[in-house]
Amino acid sequence: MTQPTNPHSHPKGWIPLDRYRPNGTTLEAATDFYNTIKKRRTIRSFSDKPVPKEVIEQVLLAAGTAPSGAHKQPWRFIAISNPEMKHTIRVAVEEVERDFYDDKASNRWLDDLEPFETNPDKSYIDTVPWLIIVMALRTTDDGGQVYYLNESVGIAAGMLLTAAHQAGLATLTHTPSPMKFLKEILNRPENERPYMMIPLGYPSDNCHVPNLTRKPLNQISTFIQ
Ligand code: IYR
Repeated sequence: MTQPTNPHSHPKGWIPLDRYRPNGTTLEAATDFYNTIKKRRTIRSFSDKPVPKEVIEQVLLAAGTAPSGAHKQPWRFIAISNPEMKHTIRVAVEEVERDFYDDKASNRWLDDLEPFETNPDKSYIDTVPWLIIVMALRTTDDGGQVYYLNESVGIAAGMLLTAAHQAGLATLTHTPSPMKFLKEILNRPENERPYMMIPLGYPSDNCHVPNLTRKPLNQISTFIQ
């Protein structure tokens, strides 16, 4: 669209696109970003080094720029640094995870997780300076319809991880199942559904990660030219 057919169709009108233009060529910008983002790793060993609230605010503002169905912005981010609240959540999460490892998980699932040495111990929740709970809004706060909820919140969560990485911080995407206990502990309104927990901070000094490889381009893409 160049100009809107009806300049009043949007309640706040239409404005010319404020286009982002990278320094350097398009290819240089695309390559630079790939070289940054390819260093993103999920970690499970965090430093207790504090991260100022102002940093978290910028990361959440970045996440909040995600596209969403009919621009309903169906997300809320609960940012927790309070040690007692983090501990309460840790205790509840560990109970859910013990049930997963001891009971619910299939052998195949446990076999698939073995290389990552995960277990029900989530002590990093006590250590990490921030725990971000991503909530998906089933309705808008005034009860209105939302669209493409999972897609919208998933993109916002991805952008949150990207923004944190860009700031030199590390994250873990954690989805204990079920996550309903978070709603109760945090006393959240009816329209919010816990979507993901994201511990966020600096890696510990001796943080190790599995030596993963990523699929090459020809396995993740097909070009039709
Ligand atoms: N939620 C559990 C188990 C777990 C499941 C998957 I799939 C992972 O990629 C990693 C862990 C836990 O956090 O330990």
